[in-house]
This record gives sequence, structure tokens and C-alpha cells, in this order.
Amino acid sequence: MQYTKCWLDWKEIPKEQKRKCYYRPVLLACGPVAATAGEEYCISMGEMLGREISLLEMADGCEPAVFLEVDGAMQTGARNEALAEQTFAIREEGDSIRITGRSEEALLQGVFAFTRMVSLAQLDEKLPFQCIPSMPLRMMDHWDDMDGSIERGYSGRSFFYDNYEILYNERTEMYVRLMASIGVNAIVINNVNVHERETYLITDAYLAQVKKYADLFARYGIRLFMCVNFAAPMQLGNIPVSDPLDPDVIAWWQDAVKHVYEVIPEFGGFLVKADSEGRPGPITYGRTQADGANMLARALAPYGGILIWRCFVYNCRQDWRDYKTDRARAAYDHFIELDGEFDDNVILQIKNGPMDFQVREPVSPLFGGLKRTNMMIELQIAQEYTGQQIDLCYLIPMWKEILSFDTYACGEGTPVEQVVSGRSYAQVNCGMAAVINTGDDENWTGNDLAGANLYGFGRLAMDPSLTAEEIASEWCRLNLSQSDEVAKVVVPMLMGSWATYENYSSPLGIGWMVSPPTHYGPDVDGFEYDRWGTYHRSDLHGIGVDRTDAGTGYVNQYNEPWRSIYGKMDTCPEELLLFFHHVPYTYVLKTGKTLIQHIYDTHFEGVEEVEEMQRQWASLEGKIPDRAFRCVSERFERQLANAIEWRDRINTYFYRKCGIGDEKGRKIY
Ligand code: GCW
Repeated sequence: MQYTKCWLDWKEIPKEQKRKCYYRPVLLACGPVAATAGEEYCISMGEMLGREISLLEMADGCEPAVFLEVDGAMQTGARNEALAEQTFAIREEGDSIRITGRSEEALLQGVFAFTRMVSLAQLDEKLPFQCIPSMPLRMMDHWDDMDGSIERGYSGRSFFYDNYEILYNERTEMYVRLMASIGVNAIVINNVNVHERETYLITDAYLAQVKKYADLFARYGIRLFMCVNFAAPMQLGNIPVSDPLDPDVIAWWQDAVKHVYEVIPEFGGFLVKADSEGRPGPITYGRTQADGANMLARALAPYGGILIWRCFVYNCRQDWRDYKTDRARAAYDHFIELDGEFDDNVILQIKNGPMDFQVREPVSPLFGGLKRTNMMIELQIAQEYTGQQIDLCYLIPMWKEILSFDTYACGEGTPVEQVVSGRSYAQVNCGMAAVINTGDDENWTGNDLAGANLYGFGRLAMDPSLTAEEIASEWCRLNLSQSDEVAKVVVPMLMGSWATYENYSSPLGIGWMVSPPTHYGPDVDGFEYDRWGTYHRSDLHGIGVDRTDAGTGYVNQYNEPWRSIYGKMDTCPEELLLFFHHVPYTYVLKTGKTLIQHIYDTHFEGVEEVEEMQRQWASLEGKIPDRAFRCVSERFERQLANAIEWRDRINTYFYRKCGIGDEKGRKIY
């Protein structure tokens, strides 16, 4: 199958930008990842210079060269050794350039940064340049299943598996190059929902093939992780229980892990979804999440492995009549009391919000609550609830907002970014993970523009100080066209797309209202009388969930001042108003509009904004690659139909509930 090279599709640079040294790369380091760095230099620079480039053994005399080197004694200023190891620097020395990594992996990152700067003509402005990555772990979570499907995948089928076989081909290599080039250093190759056959991934049924992946990943400085089934000892070991304190269970896992490391010495560790949405876990045996996580972590520890445990633990068999149980509370309620009980090689992976990747949610209060536990934020690049890569929704602005949210965990000025990068509590096992949005579609991400989210996640995890515009502009120039004219259209379009999606979908933080089986398209009451704990509680007077003291008490999971700010309708940020409060339709917002008028207006505006994006996109015909142009044009058509459906269903639903008409007299059904 065909595939594009995304941001690694280098174009020849203008003659005046071609420096003499570019033609003469000298690799001064050895080792497998250093060799990859050399290869990547030659591929990228060869394409940008328009001729084949090869590595030189030695610099001859005074000819300018680009030196690729590893300096284990390099002074970095990094706050810990783990990050120091990942630091690289690029500097000029006369007419030569030195790309220096503190390790081979860092050198490879340096080469990717360098080639990107050359392509974007940024070298003059950026050198000398040093990069200490912000997040120690920058991880992609695949929800690929071995039958070849992808849970919540919107870009075709898996390129890892087909029909319970592990695939390995040129595409696999392209994929790993793409990931390494944006700074990813850990990849989980299978879905957190570990089904029957996937349980065997850690056994000889598949390990030899997994090792091929691990070896490939390792050449690019990436560690391979797998999801495991907490009940594997029962399924594979004929043990009657999977109780984490049972000696047979403990011994079974020790053996299993030992064998994994015999085959794959560089194996990264496990990611576990337990006690969640039907997955087995320690609760069955009256054990805590810490008992479960530590048992696995101890099996991994002798080999330097890491155990990542998800906090997405909640009761998915709720009764909609019950106004006290609140799914939003679940993660915090399950984990806060275990703070300090997890082993050093355990990381809790926490979804950004308390519910589930909605277009708007508050930040999970766990980031401000846990203080003696390694944490990692889990984002979703796959647009499950944000348009499924049909609708455009550039997520970097959302993630920037989340990372900069002040948790007040150590007083004012403790943003999420600081917590998950390990700065707040001097941790090294932490970082950012994301559910990836790739599949075997030609362009990898279904909608070409969804590639900006994939690219942006990596860039942001390396350097959260990059702005969403900078990332959008880089992506646009590397993927679509170097021309300013194109960037002037695409960058604002990306930047506004989250707000647009939010405008025509569910209002003011309430979330859901999507079609239950697909999670795409509107169904206002789709989840309302269901067991999933996702309610909007609309009646003839108002809408929203009371999560104050008088309601579910969820607000109390936040540190002050958030507890107070969220707790009152007039101080609660309005974009989250309905998440925290049950609000009358006639409530007047800061804009002077009533709540119901706000709902009508945003829904009409959302559709108009999509129409405008469509017009803007049409203006790019002939200015960007035709394939991308046509792909996105077709997506915009479907987005418009979707936006119209959302607008009319939402407006009609609330009009029928409250009987209050639109002030502007527009058509509501
Ligand atoms: O958002 C929900 C998805 C499930 C997913 C689950 C999770 C992998 O609808 O498909 O399962 O979250 O994060 O575990």
C-alpha cells in the first residue's frame, strides 16, 4: 500500500541556502543509534540538497563539515541525568557545524532538529541551539488489535497487525522514522483492551516478531512497551486467580517477564488498563490499584522495566437515576489515597480530564492531588470525540491550555506541565502519552490536516513552550507548502478549528450528546438514560450537572482557588459552566446573552465557520499537493453535513425543552 512521508518529505532548498558544510557530514560517533543519525542526515540532506550525500570518515583539513558527535561529558544544565542524556546542541564553528548529543539518542534528535531547521530556513535565527527535552517520556499508545482493526481508529487498518499476524515492512520503518523525528521515545504497540489473542503477545507465540519491532525501534532510540491482560495468569497459566498477592500469580508474572527480557533485553515495560470497562483487575480480589501495579512493577524492576497503570477506573454500570455517583470523581476517588504507595518504577497514566477526551473538560484534579506518585498525562490524538478525523479539530491549543493549567499543588505556579515533566517532585519516570491517530491510510491520519495533531504532540512533548501557531506553521510548511500564502490560510484555519468544533457540538463543557455506538454525530439523549455515567440532566428549566457541594461534590477534588472558582456559577469559567452547574436557560452569561441564546448562537456560528473554512480551503487548489487538497476538500464536505446535523439537533432539542425562541428568529425545527 502507498504511503506518504508526511513531514519527512523533504524538498530541495534554494541554492543560496545551501552551505558548503552540508555536503560533508562527518560521523564521529559509533553505535547503532549514531549510525541511524548518520543515515538520517544523508537521507534528509540529500533530498534537500538535490544530490546524494554520504558520510565522510574524517574531516580533511580545513574544509567545512557538519560533525555528528556524541559527547558524554557535555555540560547540559539539565535538572537530572535522565534528561541530560537526552540533550543535544547544534552550533557553528567557523564554517562548520557541530551537532552534539550527550548520547547517541540525543544525537539522533539533534540531526532531526537540524534537518527541520534547514528545511524551514531557521538556522540563522536559531543557532546556537540547545535542547533539553521537557518530558522524559514521550509515548505513543496504539489501540491496534491483532485482527488488524484499531479501536477508535479513523485512518484505515492497523499497520502493525493483520489477521493475528505481526506485519513488518517498509511502512513499519517509515512509521518509526516519523515517530523518532518528532521526539517520540516510547511506543506501546497494542490496545489497552487486551483481548484473548493479544494476551499471547508476551509469550513465544509472538515474542520473536515483537523483537523485530523492538530492534527497529531501538535503532531509533525508541523503547517498545506492550499492554498486558491482568488476568493473564488465569488465561495462560492455568492459575485459578489473578490476585496480585497470590504467590503463584506473582511467580507466574516473574517468569513471564523474565522470558520477555531474555528475548528482548531492551524491552520498555507494560501499560495496564485494569478494573475498567470490563477489564480484569485487583478489585476482584479486594486488593488496591497499588497492589496490582506494584506486583507487576516488581516483576519488571530487575530489568529496568517500567509499569504504567491507567487511572481510567470508574463504574460503567451506573444508574442514571442516581444523582450522587459521579463518574468525574472516579479517578481521584480511586487513586488519591494511594499516593505514596506506588513503587518507583510505576507511573500512573491519567487522562487529561476526569471524563473521557471530550471537546471540553476541566483538567483532572489528580494532577494537583498526587504528590508522591509518578504521573504521566494521557491525551488523545485520535479524534474520537472531536470529529474522528473527518471534521477538522487542531488539538494543540487544547493541550497547551491543559499543560498550562495551574494545579496549585505546590502553591500558585504549579502547572500540569511542571507536574508531568517531573519538575515539581523531582521525578524521572513521567511525561506525556497519547492515543495515536494513525492507520494504514495513504496519508496515515485519514484527514491530512489531522497529521498536525500527530506532529504537534511530539513537538509539544519535547518543548511545551512552542506556541500552537508555531507548531501549525512548521507542520504546514513541512507537509503542504513552504509558501507564506498557504500558511496564511492553513494556520488560522487550524487555530480556529477547535473552537468551531466546540461551537456546533455539545455546549459549555457538558460533553457527550454523541451517538453512542460511534461517538460521531449528535444524539442528545444517546447516553442520557444509559449506564455510562455521562449525563446532561436537561429539563424544561435548565441544563448541566451540579458538581458543587450541593451536588456530587466533585469540585472539592481541586485545590483552592479552583474549588471556590468552579463552585460558584458566577465565577466558574463559562466554557465549563455546564460541567459544574445545573443552569437555567435564562441565566445571563458575561456576554449579556442568556444561556439558551448562547446555545443557539454558537450553533449557528459553528456551521458558518465550517462554511468559511471550506471556502478558504478551496482557495488552495493548485498551491498544495493535489492528493492532500482533494482529501481535505472531501472531509470538509462531510464536516459541513455533520455540523448542520449538530446545529439542528441541538437547537431543536433545547427549543422543544424550554420553549424559548431564538431572538434572531432563525430556523429551528
Ligand atoms: O474513550 C473510551 C473509548 C474506548 C477506550 C476507553 C479507554 C480503549 O471509547 O474505546 O478503550 O476509552 O480509554 O480505555
